[in-house]
Amino acid sequence: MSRNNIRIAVQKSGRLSDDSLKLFKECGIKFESGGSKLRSISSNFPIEFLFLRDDDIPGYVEDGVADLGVVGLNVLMEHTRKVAIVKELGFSKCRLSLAIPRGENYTDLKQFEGKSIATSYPNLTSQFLLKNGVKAEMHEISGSVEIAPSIGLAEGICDIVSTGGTLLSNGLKEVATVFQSQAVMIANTALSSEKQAILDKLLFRIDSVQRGQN
Ligand code: PRT
Ligand code: ZN
Repeated sequence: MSRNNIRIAVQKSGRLSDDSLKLFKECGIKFESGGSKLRSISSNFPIEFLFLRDDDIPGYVEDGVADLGVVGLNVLMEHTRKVAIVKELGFSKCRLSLAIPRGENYTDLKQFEGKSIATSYPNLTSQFLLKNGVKAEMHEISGSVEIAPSIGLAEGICDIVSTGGTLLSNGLKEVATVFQSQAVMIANTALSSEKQAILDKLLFRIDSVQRGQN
């Protein structure tokens, strides 16, 4: 079914949502958000918002259920997705890092050879280690990764770090950065010319907002 607006998937609630909504509001786009509403159509721009879990956003954009999405580069890159990155948004900056118990010495990445690493990002982590000639065992867990070494689940972890406070309070130290991340806007790779024109207009407004911030 064709639509004469563009549909964008944004995180419903979490570390991406406030800045995502703020960006679109600064672009002069009026829409309702918050509460239990999972869809919202703008009253002054041809755009419809879907409010979703961030993990689902790349798949929705790849399938064309949404035309655009805002997601962390870390979530996007963990799985192979056929979508286009159309804009780096500059917020939700963080890094994916390897960490080990604070009391252990760290020399170099070779130290991870044959070790078990708890992570929600097994693909990014193992690819990074393999590129550095290291083969480690990935132990995939979906949350509270920082607890893993202290309960004997793994020898090290690879997790998202922002301030580093969570690592510190769990007796861990960051030893290597695997990946630098920020929020990005992604697009379906087969947008109609009408939708592409709306996206161009949106990107023009985002550029103006970003220029105003620099
Ligand atoms: O519910 P939903 O599935 O939509 O959200 P989520 O819980 O999976 O994700 P959310 O909202 O926590 O994060 C969304 C995105 O924000 C991530 O995919 C990253 O791109 C980005 N981001 C930025 C972060 C952080 N900063 C961050 N600090 N994601 C997670 N963290 C975690 C970190 O791992 C640690 O456990 O926050 C904790 C505090 O970090 P420190 O280093 O400041 O202590
Ligand atoms: Zn998530």
